Amino acid sequence: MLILHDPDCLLHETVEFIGAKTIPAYESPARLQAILTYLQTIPDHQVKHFNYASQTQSTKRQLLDIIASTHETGYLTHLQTVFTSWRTKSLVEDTGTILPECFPFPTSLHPSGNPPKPPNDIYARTGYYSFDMSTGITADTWTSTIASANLAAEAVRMLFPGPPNSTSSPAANPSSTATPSPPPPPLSTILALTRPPGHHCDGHRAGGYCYLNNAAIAVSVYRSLLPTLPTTSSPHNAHKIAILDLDFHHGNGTQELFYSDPNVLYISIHGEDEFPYYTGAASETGEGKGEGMNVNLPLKTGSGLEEYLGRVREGVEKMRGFGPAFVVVSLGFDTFGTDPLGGFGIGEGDYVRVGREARRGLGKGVGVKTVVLLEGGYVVEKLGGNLGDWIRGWEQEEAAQQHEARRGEAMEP
Ligand code: OKP
Ligand code: ZN
Repeated sequence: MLILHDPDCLLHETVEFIGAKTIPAYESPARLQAILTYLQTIPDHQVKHFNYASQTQSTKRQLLDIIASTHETGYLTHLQTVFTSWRTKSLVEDTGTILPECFPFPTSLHPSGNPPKPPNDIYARTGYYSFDMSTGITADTWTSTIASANLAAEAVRMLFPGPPNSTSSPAANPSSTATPSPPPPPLSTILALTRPPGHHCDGHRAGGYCYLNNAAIAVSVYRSLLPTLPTTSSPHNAHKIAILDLDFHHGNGTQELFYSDPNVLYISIHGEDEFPYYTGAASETGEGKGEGMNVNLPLKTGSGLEEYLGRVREGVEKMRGFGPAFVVVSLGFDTFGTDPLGGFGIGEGDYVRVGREARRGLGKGVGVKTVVLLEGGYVVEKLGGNLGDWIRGWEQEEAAQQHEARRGEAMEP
């Protein structure tokens, strides 16, 4: 599987509260480092490096424009400027973390809890743009966050390179007058090592270690590419998108961003009554034209592997019925049995089955393309192995399905 990485994703390093203590956050650079180290030990990997920071201004701008379609302008400005503002006023040290002070709260006048405008107070603004206290902002937070989002965007661009003669396509062959060489086999799955993660961010608030919603950004990039897709390979269902969220926690941000979208099916399997506590009930099914397009499958913490796999099967069957042309998997490994922030009865070696089950749901649709985005997973020593197992399971099943599909075609009269 092609895997995308940006070294800047290793920079962001923050603190959080556990009970009454301040500790280095569980969501740490060591997580990504462990994955990279593990990937060097297995034969079948290809890690492609990107660096958002060294792109041209106009390339950088393109991504910011895409992000602005799902994220509030004031929020984006806050993320980019708050550390420098505090630093200039000596309110935080170089290595310090900015945490929220006061959150918006419901009143009779504003029952939603959202006051009409962002507060002017420099302390208050962080609370306005957050929903928890685990999502601090440091000098490097924006650098890592935008690098992470860029990986999600690049993954989509690489999956959908556009027609071979397109000049905007990075895969285009410049010497097209020469003997045409056979096009490279199209990629069907790409994994982006997105850190920080994204599924808790709803477009105007940071929370649960998330600052930008990478899944939503992937969807926006896909939609921006739709007109460029070759019509021959463009299926009738090109506008249908599914997001399968396999992180232990409910992706409240992703749910929120697509809650009334009839073309995005969101499916989440997550711990019941767990963080972020106020979302994730099975009764949350979408609204308006998006009614029925939000599927929450909560499961008791500590539930066994078979029960978990049953939920995955249920989720992906819904997805197959919908028939998406593009799938985003929000992949977390905090479903691992001993995870400090999660845990279903999943042990070492079990992720092969999880990956297989997830891919099986897509069925024989060889045209379906998937971007896999990293979300949580906090047992650092097992993160590489678990990810490697998941990839193996996914690829085994993908190969089996594609083989089946080709046999099916060959047998047609
Ligand atoms: C993010 B993801 C201690 C509690 C930690 C935040 C959990 C975030 C999970 N401060 N609460 O979905 O893996
Ligand atoms: Zn999680």
